[in-house]
This record gives sequence, C-alpha cells and structure tokens, in this order.
Amino acid sequence: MLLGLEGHPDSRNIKTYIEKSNGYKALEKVLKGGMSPDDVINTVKASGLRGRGGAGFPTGLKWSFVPKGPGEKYLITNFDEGEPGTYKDCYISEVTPHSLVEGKIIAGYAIGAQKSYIYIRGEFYNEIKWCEQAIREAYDAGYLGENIMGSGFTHHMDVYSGAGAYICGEETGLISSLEGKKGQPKLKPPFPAVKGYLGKPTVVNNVESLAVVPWIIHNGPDAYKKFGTEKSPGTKLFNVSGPIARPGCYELPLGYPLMRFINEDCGGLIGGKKLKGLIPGGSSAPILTAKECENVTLDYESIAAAGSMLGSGAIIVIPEGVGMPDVLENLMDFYSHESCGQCTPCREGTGWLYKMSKSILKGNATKADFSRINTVANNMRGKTICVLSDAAADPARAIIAKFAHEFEPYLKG
Ligand code: L3W
Ligand code: SF4
Repeated sequence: MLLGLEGHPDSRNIKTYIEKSNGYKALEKVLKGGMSPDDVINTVKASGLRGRGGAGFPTGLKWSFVPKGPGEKYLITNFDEGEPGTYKDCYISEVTPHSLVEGKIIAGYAIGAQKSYIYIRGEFYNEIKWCEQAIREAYDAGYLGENIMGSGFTHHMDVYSGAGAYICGEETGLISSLEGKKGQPKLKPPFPAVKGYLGKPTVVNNVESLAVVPWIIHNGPDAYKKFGTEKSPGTKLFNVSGPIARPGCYELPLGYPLMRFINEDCGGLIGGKKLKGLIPGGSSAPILTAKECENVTLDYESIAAAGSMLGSGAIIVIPEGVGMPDVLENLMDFYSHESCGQCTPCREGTGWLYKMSKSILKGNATKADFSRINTVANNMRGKTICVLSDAAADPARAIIAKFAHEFEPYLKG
C-alpha cells in the first residue's frame, strides 16, 4: 500500500507515481466522482485507519470533529519524526512523496481546508527538498491550486521546516511553532480539531496516516481491512535498528508475529548474538524482555497486552552484552534534553532521572538512590501538559523493574 514504488529508479517523480501507482486516481474519484466530504470521512472511518504517529487515534473520527460549514480550517502534516528509532516518514518522502501530497489534498477536501502545511524537522534536508519538489509537480499538473480539476475545490500547500526540537512533534507544540511562537505544548482540550492553528479548527495527521489515504479511497475500505487484524486493520511501516542482519524500513500487515519478523525477515541478530530485550515502538515505549516478546504480534492490542505500545513502529533491538544501565542513561539524557521545561514534574523529573542514571554508571549511587528512580518516575506520570513526561517515566520504570540485577554491581554497599 505504501512502498509499492520502492526500488523504482524514479519513484518520486509525478509521472512514475501516476503511471505505476494509480497516482492521483483517488483524488479524481473524490473530486470528479461526486464524493462529498462526508463520503470521504465515512470511507476513512470504515477502513478503521488509526493515526500512525504514535497514539493510534482513529483518523476518520478525528476529521469528523472539525466543525462543518464556512470558516478557515487547516490541515497540518506532522513530519517532525523525532522519536528515537523512527525513520518511516522520511522513507515515505524518499520513496513516494506524492502519496503524501495526494493524501493531504483528499484530507483537506474532507475537512474543508483550503490550506495545508507539511511541518518538517529542520535537519531533514533531503526530505524537505523531496516534499517541495512533489508539491511543485502537483501544482504544475493542476492537482493543487484554485478550482482543482474544475471541482470548485481550492487547496494550497506549503512546507515549513522546524528547528529540530522533539517537543515540536507534539501537535500543540507543533502548532505553536508554526505560528512563530516557542514550540511549547498546550493543555488539551480544546483539541486542535476545534481550536488549533491561528485559533482555527486544525487537523494534525502523521505522514504515514495521510500517505495511505489514496490507497483506501482508490481500493475501498473493505480491501484495506483484508490486511491486519479486526481492531488494527491495514499495514504499518516498521523501522528496525540495532545489531540485526537486515535493519531498515518494512511494510507489514498489522498482527504480524514479532519474532518471526526479527528472526526471518530481518535475518536475526548478527554474529549469533542473543536478544536481551527490544523496544517495540520508539524510545517512549517501555522495553520488552526477550521472553515477553515471544508471543507478541505487531498490532496495537498485542503490544499493549505485553505492557508496551506500538507507538511509531520503531523497533530497537538490544542484544546480550549491552548494559541496561547504559541504555537507561542514554534514554534519560535524551528526554532531559528535550523537555520543554514548562511543567515542574517533567523539567525536574527528567533532569533527575538523567543525573541519577549517570551517577549509577559512575558507581556513586546507593541502593536507596536506585529505588528513588521509581519515586521520581511515579511523580512524573499523568501530571503534566503533554506526554513527554510519561514517555520518560515509563521506559525508566520498565528498565529498572525488569533488569534490576544489572544495576546491582554498580551500587554502593
Ligand atoms: C478531538 C477529542 N481530537 C484525541 C486527537 C488529538 C491527537 C490524537 C491523539 O500523541 C503519542 C503517544 C506516544 N477531540 C480527541 C481528539 N484527539 N481526543 O487524537 O491524541 P493523544 O492525546 O492520545 O496523543 P498525542 O499527544 O497526539 C502522543 C507517541 O505519540 N509518541 C510518539 C512520538 C513520535 C512520533 C514520531 O517521531 N513520528 O510520533 C511519543 O510519546 O505513543 O501516545 O491528534 O488531538 N476528544
Ligand atoms: Fe514541556 Fe514536559 Fe510539560 Fe510536555 S510535559 S509540556 S515537554 S515540560
């Protein structure tokens, strides 16, 4: 559905997209085939598509929250892709940027937005270029601009590059940044669907969620639901990193067995290394031990039942030989650096978790210090404006609960 053009030498070109991937056929079906905005929303709802940025919120339902009738509305693609281990949205823009552009025009029509943005991480130099090129080609071909295909629908699109702050991947932080303010999250509600960019109704969708919309419209929701599980339909992109034979970005039907994927499709761990644990959904997802991975399938429900989350689909493989105190310190360094500092439990808590994990590695911590990690993490959870605080606390708690024995040799006394 998403990576059909992978390997094609000129896959980003609009001509290739049109000739080899039914490109812009879905948009034609919508604008010339008489689909109303509600028809589009209902089709996406019926497909069961869930947001691919991490939270898995139903995409069609999110679109339906936008008030109907006249007035400015905006569509923003979240292409900040800052979650450690995640590089699927970059890969979409590398392989098939027109899927994103077409999906955005269709989504814009569904919610009544005449203007949309791709908010993209500033370091993504090539990806910015690829998105801009695709938008230019779409304008030249008449798929963007005034009165598209004579339908009366007008849609304009721009790329806006951020400055590389993880927190601008949180939708309200992203909106603040796009407005030219400091990229700091805001309390929800109000949700952006009601009050977002410039105070107007705004839908923020991840790249992958939008890029699959043309396929759903073209093939229908029933065809989409033939892939995946009942509660997690469709396919999903998974990024695999770590010491494995074939790391990379894979498109799999949801519900695919995790260990079959690692051992067979990805060729297993290199050099006969044994799996110690695995982070299934980007660094914010609590770690699973090798044993816990055994019967997990790659879908929202199965990973949640195992005690973690599908998140953005970034699988980080951790072999025997990598020390969990090092993993903890590495993760906490990241979150303490990326906390935006508005909420005391997050600003102080992430800082403390980092300092404590560093102190453990240096051999300066006692057993009491070690158990204080839990106290600090418990005081950070569910008490802040956005989920960054939880995203630091949950992995910390999981690591010290599941691998306490690895910390003992470092502790004084
Ligand atoms: C209107 C309501 N809208 C919910 C909307 C809301 C948002 C979406 C999900 O993401 C996840 C976290 C990690 N009326 C609504 C409504 N919405 N109720 O639905 O909302 P929410 O609050 O559940 O999640 P979120 O804050 O958007 C946080 C994951 O993201 N994560 C991943 C980060 C990294 C990437 C990346 O690099 N690509 O995404 C990090 O923590 O799983 O659950 O749009 O407005 N009543
Ligand atoms: Fe900022 Fe952390 Fe509060 Fe989120 S939880 S708004 S990152 S201080």
